[in-house]
Amino acid sequence: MGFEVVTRTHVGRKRTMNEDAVLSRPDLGLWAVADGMGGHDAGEVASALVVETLQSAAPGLGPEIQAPVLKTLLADANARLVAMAEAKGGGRTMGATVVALAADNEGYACLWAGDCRAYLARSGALHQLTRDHSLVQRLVDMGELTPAEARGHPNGNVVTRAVGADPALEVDAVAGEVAPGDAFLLASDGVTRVAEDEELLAAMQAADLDAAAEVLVDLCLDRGAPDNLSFVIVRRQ
Ligand SMILES: [Mn+2]
Repeated sequence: MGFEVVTRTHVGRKRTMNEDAVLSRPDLGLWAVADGMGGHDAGEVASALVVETLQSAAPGLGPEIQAPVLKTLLADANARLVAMAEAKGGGRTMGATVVALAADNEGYACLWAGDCRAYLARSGALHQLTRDHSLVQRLVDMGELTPAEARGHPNGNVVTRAVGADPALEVDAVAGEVAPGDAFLLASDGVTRVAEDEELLAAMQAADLDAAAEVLVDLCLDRGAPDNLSFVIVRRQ
């Protein structure tokens, strides 16, 4: 399909298990990062279920057709997670934030719920495609926090949407064209809270994507990696 791809997922330095999950299916033109929450027997189950459900997308669909299909699949995953949490007695979170990218040589669609992010690097500039569904983003939108204050905020981990968190799941989506050289980054908050924008951009534009992925992981680890860290870089050749 003319895409170069690297993926990484790492437990980090503070957590005992990795509740993130990564999906890379170039054959479907589909990539995703999910970040599970709820602890043992919940978070890692939720993120795995989300990426597994997305994989039942059919091949050969362009992003425009794929996007509503992915929305339906996320709704299915949501219903299953809500039912599983209820079966366990309720009162427990069993959810995952997610960002998914469907792309071909002409266009892309990006869907998300929660604070996993997607970025596009084009002509040397970094664009954030997603807008966090989080408490701090809400405060920024209301003008009560500056973006600089939002970064490193003590309540920075409070998300307002996640697959499995509520019987009614709302997913946001953006779509656009794909040009040669465009690079997409999907990342869990364990990456985006630790790495700076310029560092994300450098990784996305590196001649050697695999080496750049290693540099990005090491950089997060060197800064203490308080959370699981996962990302996918998808670059149109
Ligand atoms: Mn996380």
